[in-house]
Amino acid sequence: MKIKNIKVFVCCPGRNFVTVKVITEEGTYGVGDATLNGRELAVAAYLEEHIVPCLIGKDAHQIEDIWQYLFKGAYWQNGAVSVAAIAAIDMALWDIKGKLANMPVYQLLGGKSRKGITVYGHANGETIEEVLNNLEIMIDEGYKVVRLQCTIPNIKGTYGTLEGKKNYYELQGNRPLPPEQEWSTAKYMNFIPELFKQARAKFGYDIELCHDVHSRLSPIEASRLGKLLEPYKLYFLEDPITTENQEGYKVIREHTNTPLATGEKFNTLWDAKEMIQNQWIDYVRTAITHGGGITPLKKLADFASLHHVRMAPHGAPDLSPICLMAHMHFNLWAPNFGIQEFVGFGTPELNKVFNYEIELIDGLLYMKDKPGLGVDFNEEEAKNFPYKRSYLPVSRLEDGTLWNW
Ligand code: KDG
Ligand code: MG
Repeated sequence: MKIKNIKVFVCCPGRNFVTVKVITEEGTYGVGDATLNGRELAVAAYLEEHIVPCLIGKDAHQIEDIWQYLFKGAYWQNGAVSVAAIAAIDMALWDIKGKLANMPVYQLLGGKSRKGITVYGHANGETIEEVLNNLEIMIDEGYKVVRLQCTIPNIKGTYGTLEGKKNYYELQGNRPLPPEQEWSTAKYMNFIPELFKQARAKFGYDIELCHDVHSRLSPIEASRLGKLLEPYKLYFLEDPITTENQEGYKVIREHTNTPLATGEKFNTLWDAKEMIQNQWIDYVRTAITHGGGITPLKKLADFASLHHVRMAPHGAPDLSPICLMAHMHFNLWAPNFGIQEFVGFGTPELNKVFNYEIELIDGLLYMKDKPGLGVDFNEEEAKNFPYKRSYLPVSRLEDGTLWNW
């Protein structure tokens, strides 16, 4: 089953996506997501210039060996650009294997461990009132877990809010240069507990709530926030700090029993090693696209399960539906699956380019059983949505110091 051709596509049906199609000599093909928000063309070039030439003629069945060849064999190994590229090839090869076996990919991983995928959606807003109105809508739609993000008063731009835009696609799809946002730890810390206090006062404790700090705090500030939020019993607090120093999570862990989640930027198993084996975190959030594919994520899940850490894959709108579908299979299998982030059913433009079928019933996401990953990429439609350069924002303190976004 030799690889005959690999095509790389960059398109922007609302926001940019990098997609690969691996085609075998017999004509079976598989698709993969290589999107790296704001650095899409770097990944496309890595694929076209450095990966594709090495894979033509290789056996598409040798998924593990191809993964090792692209990762270990490159000498430079990790790094977000190369790992996203490797991930897309890996996903496409699993898709091919599933199609050839005439089985959904979850069957090849070991079969179903559950009937559906618990998801958390996003309720955000410019004011607490608006967030709570959106939360009510999501509870009515059946969500059992919801992430709350609210604009922080008196600073310019807050992560996780739409800044007056209709949806994430409109927000992320057209930023030809990085916009600047402000950050104030004091204003944030003084405000955010009130959001959760009001949410609990209005909706009680049956709905699970979580929150993404987006790596803005120091370990001791994060510890304080975790303690302040303890009365509101969060499902998890995500990315309270950056993770270059894994032991930062030890500090937070020693101060608060608020559950902790991190990992959406990890691209190797070792990025999370100490925090998992020491049980400093509760959920690891690595996505199949940014973690190198299904092959290494399976290892990560097994390693995490030894330490009571559960999987909670990143599901932002900059991961394409191919990644979402790969997560569906992975999550159906992973015995230590916790929750999947889910930002909804996309836009009409997005769904012209990516064909997939999912359904949300009572807070659980389901898909139809199809061979492979069950998602297709429409090359012709993609041509109608050419790439547009677009950046993530950068963040500065009120005095102008550059901060983590
Ligand atoms: O590209 C960056 C986004 O994926 C990220 O900001 C989203 O933190 C995020 C989340 O939890 O969805
Ligand atoms: Mg996040």
